[in-house]
Amino acid sequence: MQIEKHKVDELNHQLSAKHTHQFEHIAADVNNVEGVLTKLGAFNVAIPSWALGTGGTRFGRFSGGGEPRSLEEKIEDVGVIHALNKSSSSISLHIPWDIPENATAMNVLAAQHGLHFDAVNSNTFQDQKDQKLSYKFGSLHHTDKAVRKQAIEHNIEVIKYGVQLNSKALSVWLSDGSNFPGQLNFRKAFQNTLESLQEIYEALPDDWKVWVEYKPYEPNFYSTTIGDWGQSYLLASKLGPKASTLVDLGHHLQGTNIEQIVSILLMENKLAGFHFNDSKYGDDDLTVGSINPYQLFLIFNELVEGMDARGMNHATDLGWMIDASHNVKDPVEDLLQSVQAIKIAYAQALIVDKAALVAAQNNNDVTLAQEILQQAYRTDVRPLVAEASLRNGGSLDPVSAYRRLSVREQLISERGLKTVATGL
Ligand code: PSV
Ligand code: MN
Repeated sequence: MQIEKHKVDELNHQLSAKHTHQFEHIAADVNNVEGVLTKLGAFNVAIPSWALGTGGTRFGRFSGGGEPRSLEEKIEDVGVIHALNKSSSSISLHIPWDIPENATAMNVLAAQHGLHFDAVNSNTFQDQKDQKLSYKFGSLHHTDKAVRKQAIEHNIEVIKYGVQLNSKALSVWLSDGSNFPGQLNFRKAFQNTLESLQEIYEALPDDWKVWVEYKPYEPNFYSTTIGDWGQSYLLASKLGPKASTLVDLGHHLQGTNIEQIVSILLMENKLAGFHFNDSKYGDDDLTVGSINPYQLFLIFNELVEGMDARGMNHATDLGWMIDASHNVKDPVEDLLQSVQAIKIAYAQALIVDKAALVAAQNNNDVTLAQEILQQAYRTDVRPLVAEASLRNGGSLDPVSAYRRLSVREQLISERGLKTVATGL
C-alpha cells in the first residue's frame, strides 16, 4: 500500500490552526528558527528491516496482524513511515534475514517510495540452514581458522549484496565471546577478530565504510570479544580510515555516560553512527525516548557540538539507524514514535544557547551551565518538528495520522491477520 499525499494534507488541514498558533509561539523564542527547520527537515533515520515485524523475547513471540511477509512488503512499510514523517528515507538490511534476490527490482521499488538502502548488516551470530560450520563458539574470533574463513566470506557476500543496492557501509556486530572464565584466551580472540576484520576491510569498495558495533554482554555472559567502545575503537584504529565505531544505545552497562563516549569518538573521527533504542536494564530495544529522553538529549547535545566542531553535515556524515523491536506495540507505530523522539532530541540540541554554555563552562559556572542545557531540554520543540515535517510534505502528527488513516487495518486486509514477518 502507499499513503496518498492528499489524505495526509487533509489531516494536516484539520490541525492547522492549532499548529500555527503553537509554532508561532515557539518560533518567536528560537534564534535562527529557519536554520533549525532546515536542519530538522534534512534529518533522516534509517529503519531496520528486522523491526517491521513484532519482536519477540526468548519466552515467545506474539505476531501482529498484517506483518510484512517479504522484503517487498517491508519496503512498503518503510514507505508508509516515510510518507508520514518524511524522515525515514532509508532501510537497513540484515543478511540473510532479508536477502535481496532481485536487487534491481528492490532498488526500483524503494525509489518508488522515495527510499534508498542504508548500511547492510552481516549475521554470524546464528547458524543458518545448510551452513557447513557452526558459530556456536564464535565467528570472526573462532579458534578454528575454517570457521573464521566462513564468517569472513559471509561478510564479503553481504558487501556484494550491498553494492547491488547502492549501500555504502557494512555494519558488523559479533556475538563472539565466552560464557565461563577460562573458556577463551582474550588476546588470541581479539587478534583473530582483528585479522578477520582486516580481510573484510580489504574487500570494501573504495567508497565504503565498515562499522564495528560493540556490546558488553548477551548472548555471552562472561566476556564479549568486542565488548566496549575501547575494544571497538582499537579495532577500528588498527583497521584504517574506513573503519569506525558504531554506538548502539542499549549496549552499555547501567549508568554508562554514553554522551561522553560519543564526544570522544567524534573528536577522534571514529564515530560511525548509531543504533537508537531505549532501555531500562540491558539491551531492551524499547522505543527510542520512552525511558530516558534526557539522556537522548544529552547525546544529541554532544553530537551537535562535536559535529559542528569538525564542520560535519549533521544529516549525512554519520549513520543514523534505529535498532529496536519488541512484542507489545504495532511495529510501525513504534518506529514512528522512535523517529519523533530522535527529532525532538535533535531539535532540543539545536536550540541550546551554545555561546552562553561555553562562557558558563569557561567560568566554571556549574549552575548556569545546567540551567542552559535544561532550558533547551524543557522547551516543547514539538511544533518545530511538526513544522519541518509539514514543509517536507509529511504529517503534523504521524502516529495519529497512521491511526486515522487505518493503515494497520488496510495492511491486515491485504496481507491477512496471521502473518509472520521474515527475519528475526
Ligand atoms: C545486537 O544486539 C544488535 O544490536 C546488533 O545490531 C544486531 O545486528 C541486531 O541487534 C539484531 O537485532
Ligand atoms: Mn544494534
